[in-house]
Amino acid sequence: MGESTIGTTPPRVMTIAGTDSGGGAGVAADLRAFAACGVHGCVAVTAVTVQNSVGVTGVHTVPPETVAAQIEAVATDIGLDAVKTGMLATTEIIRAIADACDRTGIGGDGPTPLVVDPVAASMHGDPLLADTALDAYRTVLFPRATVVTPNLDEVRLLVGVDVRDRAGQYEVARMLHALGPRHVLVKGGHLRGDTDTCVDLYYDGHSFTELPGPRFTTGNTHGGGDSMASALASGLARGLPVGEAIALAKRFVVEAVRHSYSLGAGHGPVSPLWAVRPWWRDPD
Ligand code: PXL
Repeated sequence: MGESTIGTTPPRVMTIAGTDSGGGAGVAADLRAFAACGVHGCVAVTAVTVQNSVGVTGVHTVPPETVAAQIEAVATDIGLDAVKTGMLATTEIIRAIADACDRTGIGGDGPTPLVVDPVAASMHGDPLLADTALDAYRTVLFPRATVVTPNLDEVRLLVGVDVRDRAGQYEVARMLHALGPRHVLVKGGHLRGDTDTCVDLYYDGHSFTELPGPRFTTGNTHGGGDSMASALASGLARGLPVGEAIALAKRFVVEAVRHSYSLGAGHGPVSPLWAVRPWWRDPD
């Protein structure tokens, strides 16, 4: 007789995002974060990017109906406890995702929380979103989002404000909330005035919470935003209140940046490998 298995089904989380052949960002970062956060990761691929540590040289988008079909195939069989979005590429893909989410209870008033990380460009400034698709974020996806997690470059594109200080962070949090998401996290990583700290700002429509963390001197932050949004979705999938899931995600990304490493000639990735027990060193 064979041995019995002892697995317990963990929370199920889906990333709707693009691939990065260098393994630093996008789907690869999301799945690593999911594993480190103890959840089962599912995937709806929106685009394939040709990419390494120095930049993106090609983008091949997936047909919108195939993106929607991936979401529906998983939601109707495996089930989903939370969903996060990353690179969505085009208006047509965003619309197809919104329709699939409506059909499967993801985001809006549905049972499955939706984290929208409005990815617009790579660290090198390579576009990952059509300019014309910003409006679809504002009018189609944000109203359905449980939480949105823009960085300050994305904020500038979405609401047209160049944030230079903490007061500006508060101002845009209110502006983003007015677009419809239930909760807003304005990440402060690109705020140059903060030299030793990185303060993210959480707004739930009533009160603000500042989340301070250390600022690391490194260019190896590829995939940092993706990893944080994935950790946040993982916390929501466990049933944590949004504020607690955000605090946990902040802890996660601080450690992931602390343990980031160099790769290739350009920007290396943040790393959740610090959370992996080195079982291969254990005796059999
Ligand atoms: O980190 C944002 C991001 C998301 N998704 C893909 C990316 C990047 C950044 O390069 O390539 C596929």
